[in-house]
Amino acid sequence: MNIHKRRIWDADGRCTSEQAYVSRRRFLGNAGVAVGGLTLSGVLGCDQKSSAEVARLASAEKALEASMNPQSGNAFVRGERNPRYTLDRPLTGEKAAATYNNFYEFTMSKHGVWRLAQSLKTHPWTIELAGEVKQPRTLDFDEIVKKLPSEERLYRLRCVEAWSMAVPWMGIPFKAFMDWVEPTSHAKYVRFVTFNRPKEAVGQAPGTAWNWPYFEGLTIAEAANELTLLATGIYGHALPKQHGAPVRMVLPWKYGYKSIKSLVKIEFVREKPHTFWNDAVPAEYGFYANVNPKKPHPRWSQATERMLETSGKRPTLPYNGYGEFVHDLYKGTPEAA
Ligand SMILES: Nc1nc2c(c(=O)[nH]1)N[C@H]1C(S)=C(S)[C@@H](COP(=O)(O)O)O[C@H]1N2
Ligand SMILES: [Mo]
Repeated sequence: MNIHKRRIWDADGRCTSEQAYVSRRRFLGNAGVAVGGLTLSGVLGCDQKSSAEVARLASAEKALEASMNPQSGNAFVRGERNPRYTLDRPLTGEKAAATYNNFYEFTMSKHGVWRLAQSLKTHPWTIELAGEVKQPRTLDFDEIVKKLPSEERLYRLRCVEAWSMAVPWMGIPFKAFMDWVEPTSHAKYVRFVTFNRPKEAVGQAPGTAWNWPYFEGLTIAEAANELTLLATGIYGHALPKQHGAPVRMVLPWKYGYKSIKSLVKIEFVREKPHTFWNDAVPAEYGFYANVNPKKPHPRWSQATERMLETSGKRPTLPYNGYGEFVHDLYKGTPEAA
C-alpha cells in the first residue's frame, strides 16, 4: 500500500488534504523519526466508501455513544466536585473532546483515535508499583479506585500543538496515592509507563515509528503537587478508551504530552527518568514542559491557543494559568521555565 497516495478520512466526515498529511510525514522525517512502517487502518481510506465501511463507521459511532454512557466502562467511584479549581472559559463539549485526541499508540490522526482505541482491553487492569517504595507490588486498578478518595475537578488542558480544552476530570489526587504507597526517602522522581500491546493498538504494530511503550516522568515534588491527578473519569463517567482508560495522569500546568494515558507502571526512582518525547525530539520537547507562552516551540508560537469545538483563540497563560499552585516548584530551576 502506498500511503502517500491515499487520502485520510477523519471522524467529522472530512478528508484531510493529501498535502497536509504528506507535510506531517515530512516533519517527522526531519525530526529524525522513522515513519516507514506507519500503519493507518483501512477504515481511514477515504476514496469510495463501501457498504462494509459504512457499517463499520456506524458501529464505531455506537461505540462512541457507549463510551460516553455513564453506566459504561471500568470501576469508577463518583466524587464531589472540588470547587477550588475553576475555569476561565466554558467547558468543552464532551463529544468534541472525545473525538479529537492524541494517542499515538493507535494513530497519529487525532480524529481517528476514538475509533481505533475501542480495541484496547481495559478490564482487568493492573499497575506495577516499582522502585523506591515501601512495598513494590502489582496493584489492581479496581482496588485502587475503591481504596482512595476521588473528586471531580474542572481543568484546562493545553497541548503543545496549541489546541486546548476544558473538561471535568474525576480522579484521585496523586498525593493521596503517594501517601498510601509510601515512597522511600531515596525517591526523587516518578516514572510512568503506558501499555505496549501491538495486538490491541494498531499504532504499536511491529515496524511502526516510535519507541514503545510511551513513558513519562515528574520530580517527586511535582508528583506531590495538589494539582497532580490520577484520573479515572471524565464528564461524570469512567474514562473512554480514547482518553486513556482506565487510568491516566492529568497535569494541567504542563503541555498535554506529560499527561500520560493508560498507565501500567508507576515507578519511584532516584535519577531523572527519560521521557518519550524528549528522547524522540530533544530539540523540541523537554522534560519539564511547563506551559510558557513566551517560549516558542521551534516551529510555532505558543502565545495563543485554539480551543476545541469553538476554535476560539485565547492568549496562553504562564503555567497554563496555574502559576499560583506551582511556581514554588521551580525556584532555582531555570531549565524548567
Ligand atoms: N500513552 C500516551 N499518552 C498520551 C499521548 C500519547 O500519544 N500516548 N498523547 C499526549 C498528548 S500529546 C496529549 S495533548 C494528551 C491528549 O489527551 P486527550 O486525548 O485525552 O485530550 O494525551 C497525552 N498522553
Ligand atoms: Mo499534546
